Amino acid sequence: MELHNPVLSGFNPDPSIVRVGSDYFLATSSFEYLPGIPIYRSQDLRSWQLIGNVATRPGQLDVAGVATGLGAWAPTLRFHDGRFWLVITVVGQGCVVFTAADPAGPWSDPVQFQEVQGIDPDLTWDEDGTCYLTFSGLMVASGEISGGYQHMGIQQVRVDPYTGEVLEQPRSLWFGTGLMFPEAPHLYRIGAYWYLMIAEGGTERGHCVSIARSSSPMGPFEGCPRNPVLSARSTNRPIQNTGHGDLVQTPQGEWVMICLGMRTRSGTRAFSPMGRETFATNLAWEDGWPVVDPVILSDPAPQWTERDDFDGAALAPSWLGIRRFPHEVSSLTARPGWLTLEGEGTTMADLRPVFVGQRQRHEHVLITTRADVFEGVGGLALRIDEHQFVDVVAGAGVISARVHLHELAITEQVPFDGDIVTLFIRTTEPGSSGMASYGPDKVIVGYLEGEREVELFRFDGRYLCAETGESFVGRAFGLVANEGTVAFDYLSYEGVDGSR
Ligand code: 6LW
Repeated sequence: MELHNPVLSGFNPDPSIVRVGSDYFLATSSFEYLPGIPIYRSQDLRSWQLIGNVATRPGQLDVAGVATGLGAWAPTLRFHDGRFWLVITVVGQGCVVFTAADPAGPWSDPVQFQEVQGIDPDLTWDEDGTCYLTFSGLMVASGEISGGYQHMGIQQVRVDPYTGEVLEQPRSLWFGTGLMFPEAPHLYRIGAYWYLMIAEGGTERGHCVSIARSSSPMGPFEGCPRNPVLSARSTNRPIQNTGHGDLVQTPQGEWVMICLGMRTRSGTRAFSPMGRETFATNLAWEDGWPVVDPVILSDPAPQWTERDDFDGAALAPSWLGIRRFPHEVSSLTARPGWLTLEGEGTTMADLRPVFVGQRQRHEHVLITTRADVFEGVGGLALRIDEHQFVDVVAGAGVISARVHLHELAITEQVPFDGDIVTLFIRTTEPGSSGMASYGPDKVIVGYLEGEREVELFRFDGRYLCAETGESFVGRAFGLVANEGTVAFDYLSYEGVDGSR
């Protein structure tokens, strides 16, 4: 089948896919961002549309105080009994399931599987309607990932998915081939066998997909002699970290695996500004086992441009807040045609900044906004998290650009006595030569004087990447208000991917 990679650009890790009729639906992790757990739709596996999010209201995802990188981890999306089911671990909240008649929403409130201790849950039903919850037995002590974890392999319990009742004690199904972190289990009935597909090796460069089969959904499972069936480890493929797969069959009977991967940049393929994205690859079956093609990076798409003039009644579902919803920190009605943010004395270095943004989806971008800072201080930001970000804000008599890297912060300021300002953040090819200076990109921050870009500073983008951030997400850009009232006339996004 002709595929296009990345399938979903920008941080969209841990993808899960289901086909209903001629429509494919896909869900990914969202961590501390809200709205949470995006749902995408496609009819050809090549072009995808974000149709909504599972968590769109308070009480669905408890991420208000969650540490960076925790929160909504690894959904499984399925269709059964005329409804969509999404089961997920919210670190610190537990293993929960949502249901919906329409995948665009609204989704239900969460039903919790109280006794399930683990991550990456999967739901499967057998012919007589028994529901199996299969998960990675990663015992996360009190919702914190502080090294305090123990691994019990891939485990399973039968459950009532309508009530969250767990009907038995967990049984161990498989530990994989012995690599670290057996996780991301998905259980499928295909032909005469039940297949248990997992990720192992850790979500970094050693990531793999392995598979086993049994005549019963409860095992015992026999591993594929060709495991791992997918991995980019120790290769120079431009897509690394491939793993965390899910399978889908097309209406024509072809099989496709979607998985996470990273578009690594630099001389040693060391840096991924967008973090873990969603990719796809074809597979065929031989002797009852899958033979999976390597994940291939497609030729870059033409330049993408979009602009939000904030003229609508609500923000598009692609807009994100950090640990709270965009509508909690912004208004489209306070000043029609402008998006108004009310600062709270916080900045991007805080856990809950007044920030409304989106995933960076291309390797090279130009992000521009026009802001009225007469009554406040605010502007643009590009972040991995509250420890690693850049921002350029105006107000209170200055334009101030800052790169913040943990304990290190560099600020450039120029006087500014206006009210209306146009700010930009641009990322470009790293340029220069030689491996040492060949990072993923250069990040340039500044403001416009008329059409002229006035650069306040530029720095090596390797410091804003998933690897240097030890981050489960990739870059997000957006609008921020630190103090007072800041109104934004538009946000413009131009993006293009680099050549390989
Ligand atoms: C996800 C798990 C993982 O639940 O990271 O490293 C978690 N592996 O599969 C968050 O992406």
